[in-house]
Amino acid sequence: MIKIALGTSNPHKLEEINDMLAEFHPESIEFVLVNGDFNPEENGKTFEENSFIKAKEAAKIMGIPALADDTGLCVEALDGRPGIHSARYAPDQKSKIEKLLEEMKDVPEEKRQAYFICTMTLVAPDGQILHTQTGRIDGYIGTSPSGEHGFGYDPLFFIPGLNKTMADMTLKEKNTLSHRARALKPMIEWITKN
Ligand code: ITT
Repeated sequence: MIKIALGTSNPHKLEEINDMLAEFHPESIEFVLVNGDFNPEENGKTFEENSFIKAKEAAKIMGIPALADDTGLCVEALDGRPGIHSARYAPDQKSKIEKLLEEMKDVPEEKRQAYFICTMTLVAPDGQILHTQTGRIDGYIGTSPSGEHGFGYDPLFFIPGLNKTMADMTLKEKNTLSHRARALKPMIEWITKN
C-alpha cells in the first residue's frame, strides 16, 4: 500500500477525486489530505508549474509522495483567459460567473468555444517529479448559468452534443468525462504499474 498526499485546499476537487478513487478502486493506493492549512503561492507560469508547486509543498509537509492538480478554463474569444488565473479571476464563484458573462456578452454563439484543462503532477518525497498527466474537455460558454452541481465555472460550461452544462451533471456523470477524470485515470494507472 502506497500513501500519497493530496495537495489541495479545494473541498470540491477533493470530493470529485475521492469519488473517482472509489470508482477505480486502486487497492494499492491510499490518498491522505495534507495536515493543516494548505495554501502555497501558485506563482508558476503554466498549469504544470503550479501543479508541481502544490505537489512539492504537500510532499514537503507530509514527507511522502504527493499529487496535486492545477486546473483552468481557457476561453478562445478571450485569448485563453482566465487560464492559469482561473482561481484569481474574481473573488468568489458568483462573481466569476458574472464577470465571464459580462466579458462574453457580445460574443456570438459560434465563437464561444472553451476548454477545461487539468494538469496533475506526482512528486517523490524529495520533490522530484515522478509523473505528469493532463486531461482536457472541450465545450462552449453559455449565455446564462445552468445547474446546481459541480463548482467554479461548471454552470457556464456546456458540453457539445449533451446540451447541458457540467453543473447540470451529477458528480458521477461529471466524473465520466471531466478534465480531472481524464488526468486522474491514467495517473492512477501509471502509479499502479510503477
Ligand atoms: P487548489 O489549488 O487548492 O487545489 P483551487 O481552487 O485554487 O484549489 P485551481 O487553482 O486548480 O484550484 O483552480 C482554479 C479555479 O478554476 C478554481 O478556483 C475554480 O474556480 C476553477 N475550477 C477548477 N476546477 C474546476 C472544475 O472541475 N470545474 C469548474 N471550475 C473549476
